[in-house]
Amino acid sequence: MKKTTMLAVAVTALLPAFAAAQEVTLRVVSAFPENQFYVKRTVDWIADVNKDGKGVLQLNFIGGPKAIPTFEVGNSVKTGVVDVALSTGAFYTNLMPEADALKLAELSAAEQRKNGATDLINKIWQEKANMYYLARVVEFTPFHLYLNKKIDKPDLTGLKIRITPVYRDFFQALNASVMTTAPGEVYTALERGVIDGYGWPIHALFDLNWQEKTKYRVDPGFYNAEVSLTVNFDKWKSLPPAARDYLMRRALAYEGQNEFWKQYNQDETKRQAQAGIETITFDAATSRAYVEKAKEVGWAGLIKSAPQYGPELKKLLSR
Ligand code: 173
Repeated sequence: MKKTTMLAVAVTALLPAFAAAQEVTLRVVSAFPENQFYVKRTVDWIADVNKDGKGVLQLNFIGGPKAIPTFEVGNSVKTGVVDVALSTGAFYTNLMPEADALKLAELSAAEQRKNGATDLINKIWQEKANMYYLARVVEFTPFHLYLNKKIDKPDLTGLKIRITPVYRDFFQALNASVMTTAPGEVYTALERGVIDGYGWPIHALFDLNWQEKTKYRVDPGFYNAEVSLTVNFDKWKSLPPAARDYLMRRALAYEGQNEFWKQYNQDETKRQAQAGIETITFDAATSRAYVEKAKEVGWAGLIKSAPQYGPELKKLLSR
């Protein structure tokens, strides 16, 4: 063989190894239980990302709270124990109070990308939690109060309600006594009668069989459920540009599907009625005051615990 031919052969033989060396694999966990639809939908997205991402980027789904407990997922992303998480801000307020602000957003994720809210979120998330806020994959989804005891006005005196930080200020303002648990512990708490109700989105009750143990839903809903993908920021910065661009593009496409939730939530509302969950409603003025109070105490609590960024977040997330 001529020397140049030998060189060409050697280079060709090395190319696949070189490509493989460039392929990055990121470890992904979910703070929500694996049987939740959020997780199934994300696992499907991951399969597509992996199919088209050969040689560039692969996502390795490790598991849900059995792998890393719900309220420890945020810190695992911060410290780099995992690279990517499917979670919600309420699950990592231990890292920064600002995490829980996104439930208060009145602008869509797409609008937030345009008006600078996403840039502010990323500044805070990077500075305080070493996270890159990649994409919001749940929105257009209100939270509700679900109960097993009937009420005729928004007063939760004497009731024990399961919460996360999402609902704390609001339900306490309604005189509830509250108990924080991860989603994975709610069914047992209902079964044992430890709680009289819980806060939860309009959807995803059925994922965890809570309809079996739920009598009433209080309408209207309030806030805007946020579920998102975050990435360890050091890892994000260290990604080869092709891998980073690819992940960003696929994550934006995932976020671009959020209109999906509008129809899904209507279907879930019907499904709750069919399962025998009765709705508790108030008169129009009381309903308005209920939603207004949620918003008011939500922002007041946030600004008190996050005086530096709270007001700026409020400005960019409000209509
Ligand atoms: O109720 C919860 O566990 C919670 O905070 C939440 C947040 C976003 C989506 C679903 C649940």
